[in-house]
Amino acid sequence: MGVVNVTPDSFFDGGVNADPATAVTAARRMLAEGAAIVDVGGESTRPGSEGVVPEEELRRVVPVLESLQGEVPVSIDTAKAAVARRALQLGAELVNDVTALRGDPEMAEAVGASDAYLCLMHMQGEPRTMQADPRYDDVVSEVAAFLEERLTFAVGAGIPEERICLDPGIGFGKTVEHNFELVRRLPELTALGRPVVVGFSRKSSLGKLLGDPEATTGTLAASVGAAVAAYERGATILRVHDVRDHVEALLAAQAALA
Ligand code: HH2
Repeated sequence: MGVVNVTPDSFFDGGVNADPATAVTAARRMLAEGAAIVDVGGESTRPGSEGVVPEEELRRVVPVLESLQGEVPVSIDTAKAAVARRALQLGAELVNDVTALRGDPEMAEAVGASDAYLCLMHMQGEPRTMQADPRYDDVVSEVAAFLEERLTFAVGAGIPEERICLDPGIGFGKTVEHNFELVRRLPELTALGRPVVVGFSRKSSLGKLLGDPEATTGTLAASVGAAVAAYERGATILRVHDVRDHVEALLAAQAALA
């Protein structure tokens, strides 16, 4: 899954793809490089972010979705039902909701009324404050219990289970150690019976691991290392900013591990 943030302030590609034409070019390039789907987002959820109103999110993503329609398989990264509905009209195949249907009471209905796939992600707290002091007794069992509960909720709301994937939410209310423990013990999440998405790409835990306590991003090499490890532990979808490098690394890992 390639990432295209049509935002001024995303933690890694903020501003780079804020212009719709640039975002469309980036999405096409990611498809050519081997992405199966491109995740288009119009709101940053980086630590400390405040969020944007639906009108602004729509203004950012709609021109991009219109251009990609019928050409590039698209996922819409949104927690807002109005944005999801419009994206689904414009051909989006997956709704990637970082709030796991907790952000907008109409989101479950919006997804259920379509035949779209849904990604349910774990987050402790909210983006504005989530990195203040994240705490768990056992991060993996708590994330697994949360995802199982959200899966049950989504199915109860009419979204077929076979259309749902789960995501531990790397960096969303988690310390460096929590993030790596989630990948190390990923089989406890795949045991829930649904495909697991991992988005470690460029996240600050990678920069912190390499010795910079103030890092806000991570290197490409560290991102690829984390993605290959997640793949080896059972991740099905890797959400990444650098598609070509990840596709090459994952093809080699697949050949070696198959
Ligand atoms: N991470 C981000 C955004 N959406 N969705 C899923 N399912 N999993 C993730 O790990 C995930 C996500 C944050 O990364 P990015 O979109 O690059 O940054 P920003 O939120 O600053 O736009």
